[in-house]
Amino acid sequence: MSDFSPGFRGRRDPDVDPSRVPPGQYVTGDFPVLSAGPTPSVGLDEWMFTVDGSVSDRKQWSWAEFSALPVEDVEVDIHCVTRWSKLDTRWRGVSVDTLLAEVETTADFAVAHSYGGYTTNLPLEDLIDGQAWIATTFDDQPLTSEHGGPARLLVPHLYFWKSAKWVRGLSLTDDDTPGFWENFGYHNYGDPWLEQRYHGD
Ligand SMILES: Nc1nc2c(c(=O)[nH]1)N[C@H]1C(S)=C(S)[C@@H](COP(=O)(O)O)O[C@H]1N2
Ligand SMILES: [Mo]
Repeated sequence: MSDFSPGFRGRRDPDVDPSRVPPGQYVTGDFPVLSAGPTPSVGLDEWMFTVDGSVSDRKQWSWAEFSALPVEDVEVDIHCVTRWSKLDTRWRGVSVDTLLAEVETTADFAVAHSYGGYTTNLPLEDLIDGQAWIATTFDDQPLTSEHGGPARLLVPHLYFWKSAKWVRGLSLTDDDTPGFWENFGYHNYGDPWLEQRYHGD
């Protein structure tokens, strides 16, 4: 068996600009699936996205309402804490700015909640100003369920565990509340350029 599948861009691939690869990462053409539990199945008729917590009024969107929101095309590099990076990934989604424009908040933090129970925490400032999306397509196709469909959070500037699959909402909080992996020893913030993999890095 060959070590290199046709689309593979290995760590010695001369086409890869090393300045785009954070320390300790290798570039892959694959799209590995990493899930801490079973893939939840949510029908689009029951799917809801909710912004709640420290907000003036909680906001909810059905799939039909969510699908009517403006979308953005995003091409970004993603970096998993298990050391793979994937360059120039193409997504379409609703900017978190668009969703948060509907609420008033004094919160400094957010917890993303997923169908299936996964959670991850982020400073609110990392979700705004064009840094985060609720993605519904990958490579022009509806997001597959193994990669988080129908919708996942996409926060490419942090390690990919912050990009919650099967996301069902954001709870805005005044205090920082560690999520699933953050409670299991992953770094609370997770900047790939600073190699913030685990607690204490
Ligand atoms: N709901 C949920 N979201 C999740 C995870 C998970 O287990 N459950 N794993 C995270 C981790 S560790 C990574 S690296 C990415 C993997 O996304 P992928 O399976 O699409 O590559 O999803 C993140 N989002
Ligand atoms: Mo990961």
